[in-house]
Amino acid sequence: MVSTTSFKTAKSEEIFSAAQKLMPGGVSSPVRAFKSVGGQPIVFDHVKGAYIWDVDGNQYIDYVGTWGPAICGHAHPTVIKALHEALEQGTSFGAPCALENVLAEMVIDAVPSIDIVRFVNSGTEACMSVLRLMRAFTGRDKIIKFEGCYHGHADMFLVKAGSGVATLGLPDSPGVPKSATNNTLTAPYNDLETVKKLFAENPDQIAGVILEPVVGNSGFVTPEAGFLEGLREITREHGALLIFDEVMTGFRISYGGAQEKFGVTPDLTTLGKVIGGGLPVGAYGGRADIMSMVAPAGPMYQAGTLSGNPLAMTAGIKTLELLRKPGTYEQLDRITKKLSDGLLKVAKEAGHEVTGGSISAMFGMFFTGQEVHNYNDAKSSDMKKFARFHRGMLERGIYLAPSQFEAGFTSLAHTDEDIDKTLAAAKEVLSAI
Ligand code: KE4
Repeated sequence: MVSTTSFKTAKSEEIFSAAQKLMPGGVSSPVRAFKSVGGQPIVFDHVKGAYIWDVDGNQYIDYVGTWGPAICGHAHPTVIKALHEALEQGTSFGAPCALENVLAEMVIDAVPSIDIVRFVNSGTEACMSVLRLMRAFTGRDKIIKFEGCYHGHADMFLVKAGSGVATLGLPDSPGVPKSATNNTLTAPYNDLETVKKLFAENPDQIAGVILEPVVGNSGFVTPEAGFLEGLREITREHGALLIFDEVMTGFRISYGGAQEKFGVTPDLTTLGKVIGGGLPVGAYGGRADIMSMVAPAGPMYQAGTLSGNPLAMTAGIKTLELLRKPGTYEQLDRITKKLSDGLLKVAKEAGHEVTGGSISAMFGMFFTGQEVHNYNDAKSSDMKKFARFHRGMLERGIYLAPSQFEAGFTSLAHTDEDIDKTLAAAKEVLSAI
């Protein structure tokens, strides 16, 4: 038995209740509030490698990794050392810096679709900028996104979005004017027929299609065979652009992202999370002829005070240097598959209907007997049971994403022993819920 008696949360509760008087819902980002899994969020004290310590001294094995950036493990010594050195040079220049060239070259070398890249400060910024760019390049206004995909919180994407929007069960956000979303068309994920229909109904009006090539924001949903290839064909046929939002999958599914893994090259790609190594970095990039439209090379305006700052560039460079070492993705694939296969096995042995899987350092599990190919399938899974599972694992020192509509993440720091401990805890919890 994994003991739960030592699980104390008094200090977390004290700090979180004060936070609720200072910040909306007591958090800086909604999905952290544990709304859909119940109970109060734990307040972190510090993190290292695969582990979290909270303010009450509880230790956890971490499968969120600050939502993706900690793929080499939290506070990796190589990254921290480089940041200490970089700090001495200053935290932000607001001017060109050689480190931007270094990270840009690494991204361009790694990601098949990217000839030219622009750094920004978040995935949201990357996605809203790439949307403006695809409209500027094609002269068309409409876009297609997929139900359950999340591309940050810019107005035009808050239509049937995943992640925190789905977690909070928000139909769509107030404050978003119809004018911002009436050019946003949606289709179910993995549904090429609907995409074809939308193009037929909106001839020469669709600037492009944007999607998560592996969906992390509806839980874990993979593209069916032919889906990505089909989108590539349909967009080409209609003179529209194909955009892969790889903010989550970039440098996680493989060093070249999902586009390298699946062998489908979009016209533009967005990145974030991992390329900042834990500091705020986003990026968008793609074909040189399209990127040449971005100011000041071209007329499409986009800017940012802290974009490309030397600290964030340093953390990104060091993280990608660690990831490009031979054997990285084989290690991530092995450890994550062991976890994912193990979770499904113990769940089935405890009599639960479950489905799920993993690709490289990304995994997910739904409490349902049916396959999950899109957001509707994900929504039909047993959320209440997921909430009980989440709580039981938390009390046994396993920190899972606090929402069924989030994927789980592993890192190079997770060991076989961590996985064995996680599966032992899961066995207990799953036999009790
Ligand atoms: P940020 O603005 O949060 O850096 O990135 C937005 C974004 C864009 N595209 C994809 C595929 C994403 O997954 C994200 C952000 N992911 C969420 C978690 N699923 C961030 C966590 C949060 O919202 O607090």
